[in-house]
Amino acid sequence: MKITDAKVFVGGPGKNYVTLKIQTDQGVYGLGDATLNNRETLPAAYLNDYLIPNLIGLDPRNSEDIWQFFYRGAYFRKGPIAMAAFGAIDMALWDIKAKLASMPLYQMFGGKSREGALLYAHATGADLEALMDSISHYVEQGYKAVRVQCGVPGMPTESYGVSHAADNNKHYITDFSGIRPKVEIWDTDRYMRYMPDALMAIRERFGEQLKILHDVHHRLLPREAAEFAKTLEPVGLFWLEDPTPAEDQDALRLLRQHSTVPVAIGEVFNSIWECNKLIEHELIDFIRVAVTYAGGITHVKRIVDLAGLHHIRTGFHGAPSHSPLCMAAQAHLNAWAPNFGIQEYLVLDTPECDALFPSTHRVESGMMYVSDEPGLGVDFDENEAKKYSFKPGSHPVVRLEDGTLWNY
Ligand code: KDG
Ligand code: MG
Repeated sequence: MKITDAKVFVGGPGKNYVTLKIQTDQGVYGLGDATLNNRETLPAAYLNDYLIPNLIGLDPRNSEDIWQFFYRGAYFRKGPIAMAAFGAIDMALWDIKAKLASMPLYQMFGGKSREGALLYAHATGADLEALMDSISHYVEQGYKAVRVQCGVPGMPTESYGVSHAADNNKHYITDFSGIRPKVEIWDTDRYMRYMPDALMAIRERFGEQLKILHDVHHRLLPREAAEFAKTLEPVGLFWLEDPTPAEDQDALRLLRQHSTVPVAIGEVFNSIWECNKLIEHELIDFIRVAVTYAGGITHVKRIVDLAGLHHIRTGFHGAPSHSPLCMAAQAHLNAWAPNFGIQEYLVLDTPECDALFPSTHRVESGMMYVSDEPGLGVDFDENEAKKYSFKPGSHPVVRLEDGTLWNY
């Protein structure tokens, strides 16, 4: 069996999805996602210029050897661009493998460990009352877990995760007015003074059962994160996400010494080498890698297995930038993983997105039910794809009030 062709498509409704389609000489094709948010043309170029020419003629069933060939063969290892490109190939090869076996992908991992996977939605508001309305919106839809982000009084500009839009599903991360980033101003003191009471007010309003998550988005120093986590203990958070920038794998030791708040980290990691110490020293509770950015199913499954040895559960990244293909790959891992925790989920299923990526996965009352179709359970309509092309866009950058560049 041979790979005969592979094509990359960039674009999508309000997004720049990078979609790979691999064709074989037996008519079976596979699909993968290489969407690296706001840098989408780069994995596409890596695929087109280096990887696809080497892929043609290989046996698609040897997904492990193909992964090793590209990873080791590049000599310069890791990095989000390369890992997203390898991730798309790997996802597509697992799609082909499962289609050849006439099985849904989760069967290739060891079958289902659960019927539905718990999801969390993003609630957001310019102020606390708007956030409360947004939380109610998701609770009414049956969500049992909600990430909560709101504006902080006196903060000079909007902050991460805060939408002023009435539409709960507005994707507020990428600004498509151009590639020059807007600037947000951040004030740690205001945030640390305001947020604990705000989170406690949410707990009081919604009661004990709601799973409340909060994302600090890498903004605090290790000592500040330790203090913040300690203050939040009475809230009973499901998780505190990215309290510090996690390149420093020792930073969370201080937080651990001062607090038992569950910590989730990893959406910016692209390999096991960025989280192996965090996992082995049990400094986190949830690992947040995404199948797309972290080298595909082959590599992410290794991370999940290592995490499982250390009581760490999954909480895969599911930001709006991930295409339904990445979400599908994660749905299959979520169905299987003995150490599944939760899945981030943003409502993507607009009619346009459904037309581009027809899917047989199902979301109901805050749970995701994996598809039983052979393969990933998501298709890609090339005719629909003709409607879209690359749109330049950017994340904001963050500065302190004196101009110092900070962590977005
Ligand atoms: O591209 C950046 C986003 O994926 C990120 O800001 C989203 O923090 C995020 C989250 O938790 O989904
Ligand atoms: Mg996050």
